[in-house]
Amino acid sequence: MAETTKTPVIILGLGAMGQALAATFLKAGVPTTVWNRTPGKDAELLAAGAATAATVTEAIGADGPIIAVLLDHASVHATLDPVAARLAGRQLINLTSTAPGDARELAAWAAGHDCGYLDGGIMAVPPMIGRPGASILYSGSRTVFDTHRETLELLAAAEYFGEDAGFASTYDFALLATMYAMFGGFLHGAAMMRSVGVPAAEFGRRAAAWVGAMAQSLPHQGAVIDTAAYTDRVQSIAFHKAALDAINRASRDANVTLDFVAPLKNLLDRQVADGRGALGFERTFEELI
Ligand code: FVH
Repeated sequence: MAETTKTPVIILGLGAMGQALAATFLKAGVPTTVWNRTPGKDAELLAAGAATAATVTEAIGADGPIIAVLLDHASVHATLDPVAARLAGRQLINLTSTAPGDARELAAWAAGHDCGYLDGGIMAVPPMIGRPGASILYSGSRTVFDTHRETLELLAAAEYFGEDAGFASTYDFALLATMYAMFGGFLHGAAMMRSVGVPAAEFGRRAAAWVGAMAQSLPHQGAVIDTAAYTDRVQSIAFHKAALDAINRASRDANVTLDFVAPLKNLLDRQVADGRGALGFERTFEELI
């Protein structure tokens, strides 16, 4: 039998994402040890060749980086605090979604136990893992990233953003905030369209094309924000305030609440009241910081 030269990995957490990561590693021939708090989630992985550990201590007794893919910051501590003394000289790659401050806290905690720490923000849902389009944003220990880059690339395109362990998480949640604004807007629009009998799926097809076209303007908007060139405007705050006022009226006519659109309308109203209506829409950024 040919001997494997692939670096082994340990995966702590077999939720939907942990299972997808482990399955992808196994498919690529990476020796994979798995552990989950609740037993019984490893059947398919065992069949695919995973080694299963009954305890965290047993899991981290295996070789390779320790990849945590747990629910949240608290669950990472709940899992690793009891074995902290065994982490000296090891490398922890935390793919659990944690806020930037929590990622920095974990990096300091790991350093206090002489353990390398790399934080990762997964920009993919489980079926995307190992496929084109998936990416994971990393920050924290460059040594950990450089050592395991080839292994991590098996999961998703791997991009490193420097030693600040909280950077990748900030990027992750900034992208998620953008995504949720889009999802929320879609729900609002779908509710409006129900009032005139259009199914949400049909609206979804049209909205996807519209949002895709509008998204093309984001890099330009970003450049305006970076240079604060708010007087060099394409469309003014006053123009967009009128649009939001009209959306409010249209929503009321459709018997849809204003819960989703109200925050943006408030931001625009406030700037017009402050005498900034002639500036470009992107100036709204300044109201957020
Ligand atoms: N799934 C997704 O689409 C997103 C994509 C972007 C990144 N997220 C983040 O990945 C982390 C894990 O997500 P997940 O989808 O695997 O989540 P679940 O299926 O809910 O599994 C959660 C696992 O965490 C274990 N767990 C929870 N609490 C504890 C604890 N106190 N101690 C130890 N383990 C804990 C749970 O174990 P069990 O309930 O089966 O015993 C699961 O293994 C997450 O941060 C996403 O935000 C995924």
